[in-house]
Amino acid sequence: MDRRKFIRNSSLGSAGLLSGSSLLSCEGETTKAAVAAESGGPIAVCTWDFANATARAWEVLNQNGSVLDAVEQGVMVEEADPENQTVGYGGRPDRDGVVSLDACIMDSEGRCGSVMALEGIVHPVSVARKVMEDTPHVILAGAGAQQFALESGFKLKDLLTEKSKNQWLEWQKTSRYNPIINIENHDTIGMLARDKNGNLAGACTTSGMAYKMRGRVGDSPVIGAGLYIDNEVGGATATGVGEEVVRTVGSFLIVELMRQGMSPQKACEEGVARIIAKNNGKLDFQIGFLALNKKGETGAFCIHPGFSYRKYDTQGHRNIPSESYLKS
Ligand code: SD4
Repeated sequence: MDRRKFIRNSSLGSAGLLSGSSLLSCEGETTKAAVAAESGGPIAVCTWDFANATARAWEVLNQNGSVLDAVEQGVMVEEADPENQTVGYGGRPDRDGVVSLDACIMDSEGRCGSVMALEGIVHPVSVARKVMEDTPHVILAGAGAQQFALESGFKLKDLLTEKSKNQWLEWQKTSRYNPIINIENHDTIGMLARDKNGNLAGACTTSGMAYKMRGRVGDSPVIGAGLYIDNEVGGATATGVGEEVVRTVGSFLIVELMRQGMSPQKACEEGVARIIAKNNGKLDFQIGFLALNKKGETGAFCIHPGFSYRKYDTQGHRNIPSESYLKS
């Protein structure tokens, strides 16, 4: 399949191509999760609409690259893109004007690596992979993560682009401390993939919440929160307000729900429901989950401020966060 055809075919609803939902759905809008799949064959799926990232993963899978290479190289596309202001180079800085990155990666053997609050390195996901492969540890943070990256041959780069710098300066003029998740552009990338043998891997990478406190780490590099892979069951990844995902250990929860027999779609909806319940139904944040099971079925669900789960329910679109659940 050539690249153009793949991109066309990766759009939603292509007959026979996808074996599951590929939507991150929000009330009043549907946002594509970029997907590359062939029935029964390899599949790569990521949060939001990063078709170039899944295209890269797809290329790797079809050139007999490993599923781990596929997710790493897939998300690297977004890390290198200065226009994506929530990942890698060009990411929005913290409130002190410093771009600090979080990323993790997990393979089909259950091995994992993570970097937190890493500065000055364009590809944190690759540093996370090195942590996994070249150290006895799972997580390196801050200055230590950067030192390890430099010792491993990564080069320092100023990640603050003029565009992100100017927006930060503008924010400083008016704002009290009020970090934001980029709701309009949905930029954090979590990717899940399965190779033709059914082996799974995942990666997640972000610059986190814009204008966050210095040192703040979200869910994205936290194994089990922003990403989880269990090769017997499936994988899940998250986007949105990391604090909410961390306190539900969201991606691990979704994989465990799939283990108990839920479809990826149902599991994502249930994961969101747990978060809504923990907030007593108050919905002033964005959360999205994406899941892939061992069979290659996908599911995704998100909410955002203004989302009305009651209206959504009565319209019969999806049977999620119900009042009865919230009361129980
Ligand atoms: C975080 N979950 O750091 C990330 C942010 C995100 O779209 O997903 N933004 O909390």
